[in-house]
Amino acid sequence: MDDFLVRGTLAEVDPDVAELIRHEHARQLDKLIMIASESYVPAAVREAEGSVFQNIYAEGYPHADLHGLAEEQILDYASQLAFYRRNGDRRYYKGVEYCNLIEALAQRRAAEVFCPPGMSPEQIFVNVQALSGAVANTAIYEALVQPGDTVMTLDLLHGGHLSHGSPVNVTGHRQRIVHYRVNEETELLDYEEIYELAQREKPKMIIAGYTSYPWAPDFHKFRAIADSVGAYLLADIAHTAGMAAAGVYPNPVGIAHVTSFTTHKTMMGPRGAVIITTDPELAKRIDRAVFPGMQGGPHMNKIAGMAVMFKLAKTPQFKALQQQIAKNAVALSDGLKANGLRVVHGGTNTHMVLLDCKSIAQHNGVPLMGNVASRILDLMGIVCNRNTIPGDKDAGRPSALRFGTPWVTQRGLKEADMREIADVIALVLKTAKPHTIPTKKSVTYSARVDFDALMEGVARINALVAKAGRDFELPREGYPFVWYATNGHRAADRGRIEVCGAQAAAFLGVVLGADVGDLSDGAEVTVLGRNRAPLCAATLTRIHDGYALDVPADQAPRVTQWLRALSDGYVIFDDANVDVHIPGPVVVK
Ligand code: DSN
Repeated sequence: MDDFLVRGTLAEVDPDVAELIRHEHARQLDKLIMIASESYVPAAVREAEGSVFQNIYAEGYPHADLHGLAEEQILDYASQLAFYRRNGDRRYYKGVEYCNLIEALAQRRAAEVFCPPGMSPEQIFVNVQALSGAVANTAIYEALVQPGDTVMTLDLLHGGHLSHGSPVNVTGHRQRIVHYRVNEETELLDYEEIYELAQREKPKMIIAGYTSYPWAPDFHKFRAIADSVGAYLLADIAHTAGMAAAGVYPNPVGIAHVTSFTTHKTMMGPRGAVIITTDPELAKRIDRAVFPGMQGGPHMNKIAGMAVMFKLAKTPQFKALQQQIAKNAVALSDGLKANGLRVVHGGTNTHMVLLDCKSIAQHNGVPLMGNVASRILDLMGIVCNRNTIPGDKDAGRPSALRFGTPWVTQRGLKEADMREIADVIALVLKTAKPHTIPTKKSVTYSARVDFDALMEGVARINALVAKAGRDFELPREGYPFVWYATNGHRAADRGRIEVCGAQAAAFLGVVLGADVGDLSDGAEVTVLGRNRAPLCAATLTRIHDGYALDVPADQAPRVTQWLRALSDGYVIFDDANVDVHIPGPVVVK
């Protein structure tokens, strides 16, 4: 039959996209991902997300009669379909009989996971349609407060979120935002200060829950403060929902008026968000604010993924994982402290650790800053993000790093491994010599580190990566998994290193200390090391897109790494002139 259905696997239909996905997958498995807001979503969840539920429009909500049903009742197809045929449903589109069941299943499982002692899942109202945490929070503002009302949230620079009323976010535009801050000395939430601020400012809503504050808030204290001024309490547990589900972090459901969370962080599910309340009237307002207030059709494939995620969240393995995530974060924090580094807010009882980079290294009065530190760790194989901390004045110039332990814990790493990660971070960042680079308007902060320390860091992180679990093996050939990897050098008399790209001649001009334009093929040259000391003898040959350096085979791996590191720009070439410009980038093969 002639049709226009596109059959075939991704590799057959679009090998380029398939290849790009393999590269991304390799990156995720060949580095240690320590982004606190990320996790490795199980294949079963991704399978549900890639399912034919993707094809469906289902504006509206499941029939109200599905609320409060147990799983077996929701999945009693004969009864549910008979009900649907006779009564229809609340949605605008037909063809949603299975959408209703998958959404009701996700809601029921969420209600069971977050049901506090003394309540039953029927008393929990769950919206699973918000497409992201920011959308969920914006809908909650719509449902709970009026334009011009005061909303009280933690300052973004101290650990709050964009959707907690940042001036650059829509949530900062319609309400009057008042920020509480951490105590200057302890760097901890100070409930007396928060109480006093609430008395003065009379907020209509208070938000507790954070993106870069590593301690669990006391939701009971927050509720008491909210009650004292007649405010709603919103618990935003976007980061910590998985830990709350597992009892490793306080569950605010039943304490806060409304709880929101994203489903792709410690929950390890699809990218999306959930809003929970125990108040049926608020539930109606929230549902209306999400749809039709903020969105049209829900992403039913993600809701299918959420149903799987909530099933996993009920397992003992999930609980054990969340417990280990918390233990690993404490071990990382203790390890950094043991190396003399300053852990911001004094430690952690969540999945997250903040490291003050300013305290690690200074050079000529220039401090190490978060952005360059995160770039250096990425080169080494640890992926994290720059982050503001108390004392920072500008969200664009953060002085800290934020680490999270969900992903590395999923891959089986434990406390001793966290100590090793802390030791390697300290080893490398302590060698940093920060410097500034002038820009049109001011300067950017950069830094260079010791090459040998960086390579030792690369080797030690590679060892942890080799130990860490992978969900499947990827073909190794052709993937530049580790940027400084030099495998492929076989025993030979000479090792050939190719330096290619538009900047190759200028790069070699500095690295060889000679103008390559003046050299003929076969010229004897010297690759310069730190402080321009001779590192290795080589012969130079022009090739079609650059130059080849033939060096003794046993020295080729190290020279390759050195040239790559110089091209990347974060290793010290000249101690007397740390910020010496080395042209690049070049491709070193
Ligand atoms: N951007 C997320 C985070 O990294 O914390 C929050 O939305």
